[in-house]
Amino acid sequence: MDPTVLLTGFAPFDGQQENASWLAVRRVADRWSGPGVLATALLPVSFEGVGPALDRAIDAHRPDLVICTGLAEGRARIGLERTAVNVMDARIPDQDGWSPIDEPVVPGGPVAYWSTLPIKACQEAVAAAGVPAEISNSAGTYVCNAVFYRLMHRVHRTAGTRAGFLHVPQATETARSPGPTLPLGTIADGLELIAQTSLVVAQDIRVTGGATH
Ligand code: PCA
Repeated sequence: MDPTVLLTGFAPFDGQQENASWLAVRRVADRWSGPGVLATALLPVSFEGVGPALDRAIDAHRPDLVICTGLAEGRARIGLERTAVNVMDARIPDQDGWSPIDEPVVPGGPVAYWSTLPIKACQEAVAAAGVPAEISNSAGTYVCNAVFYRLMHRVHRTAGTRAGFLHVPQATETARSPGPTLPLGTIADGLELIAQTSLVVAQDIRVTGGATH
């Protein structure tokens, strides 16, 4: 049977008009030619609301592969996030005005989960296409990390379901602040290649993606 891919992006936050993650997800959906079927979902920047919204999307589409994406202002490359941690520590309030400090995403849950995407193979595939990408060892402690953690907490016992999280830079077309950007088409190229690579590469490759700090 054809695989189903669920790709999510976030709503604007922190006073932004747009969120490059959702704009890029929509571009990928407009041009998706397989393999399989692509479904998308727009998630709220809400610690409380994001889990139920993700659950609804997973229940509706029963995906084999889930890739959630969010914006990381200040980053120059697409970040293949390695790990989701069980903490919420907000620098700015979420869309509901809530700023949790040092609270668990899932009370009693494990400290962290690994991404189950083949992140090194994805990095190589994306770099080979000329799209800047890197392994990231922290998705932060805001809503992106929270949805990544909830995603992994939900699917880690579902054999055959792969899942992970990507941070994207600001889009050149919509950037509101100086700093690194990538054109939306380039971000979409990266997301598409990462989804396709995650569908076909069963075992990740062994190349360094480490950092000394
Ligand atoms: N980025 C934020 C939340 C929503 C988004 O796009 C984050 O990195 O946590």
